[in-house]
Amino acid sequence: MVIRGEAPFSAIYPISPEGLEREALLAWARALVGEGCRLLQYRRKTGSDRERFADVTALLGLCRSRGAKLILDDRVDLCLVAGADGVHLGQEDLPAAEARTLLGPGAIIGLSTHNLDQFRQALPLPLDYLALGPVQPTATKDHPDPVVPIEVQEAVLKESPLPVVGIGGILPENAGPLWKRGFASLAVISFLSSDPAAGWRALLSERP
Ligand code: 3NM
Repeated sequence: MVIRGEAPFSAIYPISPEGLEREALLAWARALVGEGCRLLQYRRKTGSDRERFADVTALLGLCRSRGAKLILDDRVDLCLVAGADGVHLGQEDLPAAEARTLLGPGAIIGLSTHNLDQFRQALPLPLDYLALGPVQPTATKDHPDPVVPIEVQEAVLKESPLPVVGIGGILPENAGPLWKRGFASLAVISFLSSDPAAGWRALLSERP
C-alpha cells in the first residue's frame, strides 16, 4: 500500500470514457499525462477482455514512459496479468482483502462508497484510498446511487484516515467547494472526455 501519507494521485483523477477506440484512448491519456496527471483509471464496462487487455497494455506502455500510474476499474484479474498499478473496486467486486492478497502490498487499491455505512465498513479494509459518490448528479453511470448529502460528505472527510476521492458530476463550477471540503482528489469522466487537456486546466484553475 503506497498511498498512506503521500497520495500518488493528482488533484484530479481522470477515468477513461466508455467507447473510445484504442488510438483515441491513448490520445486521451497522453493529453492528461502531458498536463502532469500522475494517476489514471481505465474503466470499460462493454467490449471483450481481449480488447481490454490490449487497451491496458497500450496504456501501461504510455504511463510507464511518462512516470504515471494506471489503475483498473473492477478487474483484479486483468491487473495481475497486465501488471497494472492497482484496482478500483466497487461494492460488488471482489472483497478488498482478497484483492490485496492477490495483488500484494505494493498495489494501489481503492473502493467506491456511496453512504456512511459503506464508508464505515470500509475503514478496517486494506485500502489505499476511498471514493465517495456521487457528490453531484451524474448521467455517466447506469443506476447511480443517490447524491451523497453535504453533511455525509463532511462526516466522511472528517473521519477518514485515508484520502477520499469525490466522484460524480464534477465540473469547474462545483470542483472548488469539493476541494475546499477536503477531498484529496476529484474523479472525472465526462468533463475530461472531449478535450482532456483543456478540461484538466479548467478544473485545476478552480483549485483553492
Ligand atoms: N462512479 P462523471 S459516479 C463511475 O458514485 C462513477 O461511485 C460514481 O462520471 C459513484 O464525471 C460515476 O461523468 C460517474 O459524472 C462519474
